[in-house]
Amino acid sequence: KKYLTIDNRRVEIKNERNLLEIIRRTGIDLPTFCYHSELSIYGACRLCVVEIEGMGIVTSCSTTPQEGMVVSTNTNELREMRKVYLKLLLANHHQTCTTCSKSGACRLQDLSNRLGIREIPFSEEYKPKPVDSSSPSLIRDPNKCVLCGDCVRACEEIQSVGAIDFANRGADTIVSPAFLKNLDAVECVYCGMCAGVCPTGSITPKFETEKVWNALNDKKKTVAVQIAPAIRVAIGEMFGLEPGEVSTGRLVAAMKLLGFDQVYDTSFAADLTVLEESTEFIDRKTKGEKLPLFTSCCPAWVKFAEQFYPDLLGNLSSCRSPQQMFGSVARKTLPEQLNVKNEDLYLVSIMPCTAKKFEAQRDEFKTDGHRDVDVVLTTQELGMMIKEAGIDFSGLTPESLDMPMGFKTGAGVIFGVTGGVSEAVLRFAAEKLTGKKVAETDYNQVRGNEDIRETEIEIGDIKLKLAVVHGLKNARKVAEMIRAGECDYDFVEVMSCPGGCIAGAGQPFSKDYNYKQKRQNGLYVSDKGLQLHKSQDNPYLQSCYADALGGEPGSHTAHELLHTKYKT
Ligand code: HC0
Ligand code: SF4
Repeated sequence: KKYLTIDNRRVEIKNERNLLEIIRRTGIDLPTFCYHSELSIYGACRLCVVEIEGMGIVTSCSTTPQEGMVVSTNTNELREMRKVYLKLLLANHHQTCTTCSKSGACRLQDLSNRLGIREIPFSEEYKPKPVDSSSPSLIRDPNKCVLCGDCVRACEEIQSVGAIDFANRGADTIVSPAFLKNLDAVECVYCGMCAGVCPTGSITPKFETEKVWNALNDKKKTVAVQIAPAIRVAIGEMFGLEPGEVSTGRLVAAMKLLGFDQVYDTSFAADLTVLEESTEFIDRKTKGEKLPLFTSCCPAWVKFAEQFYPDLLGNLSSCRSPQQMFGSVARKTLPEQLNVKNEDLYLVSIMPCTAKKFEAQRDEFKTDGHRDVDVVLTTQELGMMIKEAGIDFSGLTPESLDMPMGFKTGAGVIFGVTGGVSEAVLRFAAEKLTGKKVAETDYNQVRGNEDIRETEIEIGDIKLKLAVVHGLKNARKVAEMIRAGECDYDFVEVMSCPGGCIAGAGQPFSKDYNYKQKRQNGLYVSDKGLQLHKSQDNPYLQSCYADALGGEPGSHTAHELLHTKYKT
């Protein structure tokens, strides 16, 4: 065992990559802007400076821990240095904290407070730069940028997109899309990974809550909402609950108080997706055509494939995502069920994802020029509506979702975690291919957090080779394998966000270093708590097929309503 000393305490060196991680493990939350355990080390913000005997002052994020080191984290010199760094950043920052959408979750604001900054002596005439609101999903405000480069590295290292980068030099340095274009004019896939890591309000999800308030206040409108699987295990965090605590019932209660008429579950449509996508998969596998089949429910992945791998679009499932399947089924069935005209039915989605905003406005998902899903709010936006209304979320008595589209099986719920779609498809395929009921529903092989999880599963006399991929950089690796003729997978699940939708950019910001794991567990717990676990057992789906979807999965009507085509 090896030890070092931090602020007079003897601490064991475990497997930490750097000194910063050990310091944080001992319970000292050293400030940083540019450090993320998932990204490469940049060492630019210099807030994590420490003093090491015999070495002097160093950035702890870029220092390897060594036996016998004697480290101080809070000498007066270090405290003063951090304040100077912060003040310099603040002097170049738009001072609009009270109206910033990141207020309360901004690290610059938080650290200014923590470090006791009470004035910004360098403040000079500040010339605001234009704000870029061209993207359907995100707002980019260069006036709030601290040049930590987190967004640049997330876009490149996690997604391999490279839509944004540093531009200019010296005091004129900014972060911008290539050639100072707007975000909608470059290859951005709207995944929001940049917004997820941005410590300030410089890249944030686009807020559209006013549209929903207006619909809720419009007496003519019937407002129906679908909630994505990942929302239930995260929204509570905005109201003091633990990450992963399942709060579906309280969510329904809060939304009814806000004035939503019907509250449904995207997981119902995820069950529907399982039936359609598995049918498509089994058909392709039987014919040996267009394999592997890629899932198509993640809109950032779909845009990525359209832009970078148009030659592989034939491999994407033609299924619409659950959000959009919900949209088309709701438009087809709800007017009669709720006795409302289609133009008076306002459909809202609550999604953990910024790219879902983009998906819902795609032409493919409009009927006669009107969007099936009128507006998509992120978890954060819904949480802010609940706060604005003054609702005591954690104290609410749980209420039930509306039927039939509020009914789902556990398979539709685990969609929100990486591996979940594959597991749901396996739960279907195991019975379909053998013609027998299968009692065991857990497929631990596809669970976990490795970048690319490969697994081979035998069902009857058929062998299936699956890969579960999260992070578009990893999707790119699989796509390149196919191009090189080196891929023998049958089925590939792709989610852009590492961890799956539970870690989407629209989710609340978490200070819990283990939040992903906790939210993932929450969805598995939710699955276990439901009566049914296989999409094919959802009784409402069977009646939905009989009444509105042409009788069975893969029917002509099902194709019209539930499938799509891709842009090359
Ligand atoms: Fe997901 Fe979905 S699981 S993409 O992560 O497939 O956003 O939660 O709603 O559509 O169901 C997001 C989450 C969804 C969709 C579902 C899928
Ligand atoms: Fe890059 Fe995604 Fe941000 Fe676009 S949304 S700039 S693709 S990280």
